[in-house]
Amino acid sequence: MRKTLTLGFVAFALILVPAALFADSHIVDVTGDTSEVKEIEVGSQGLRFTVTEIRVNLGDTIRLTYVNGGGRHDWALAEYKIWTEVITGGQSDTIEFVADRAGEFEFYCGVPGHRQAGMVGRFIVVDPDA
Ligand SMILES: [Cu+2]
Repeated sequence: MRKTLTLGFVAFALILVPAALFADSHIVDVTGDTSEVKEIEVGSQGLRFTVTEIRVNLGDTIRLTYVNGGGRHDWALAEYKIWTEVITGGQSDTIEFVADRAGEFEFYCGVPGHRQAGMVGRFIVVDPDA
């Protein structure tokens, strides 16, 4: 009986843990947004960003705010040579830039070790005329 319960618990954990991880996956798509400046907010919990994919159009002006949910982090996009300040829990920092390169890039936290630990997401710049 005890063995059955243990196996049941393991099976339960194997199903629930990945579900919980995927529940944090979140896409922000502003390709249909007609505002002059596209406002995007990205949070974080531990070593994960709350937004894992951002989709914008080529030429969009982006105002991105990173809201730190705890720890010491930044939000960086190397291909665009942009990053927020390194901030601590409860703080936020906003950067504004023009998405002038089409393609798929990885954004990440630039604090040593965090990118490798999975504090990353995809920044996708779609060329509507392509
Ligand atoms: Cu970090």
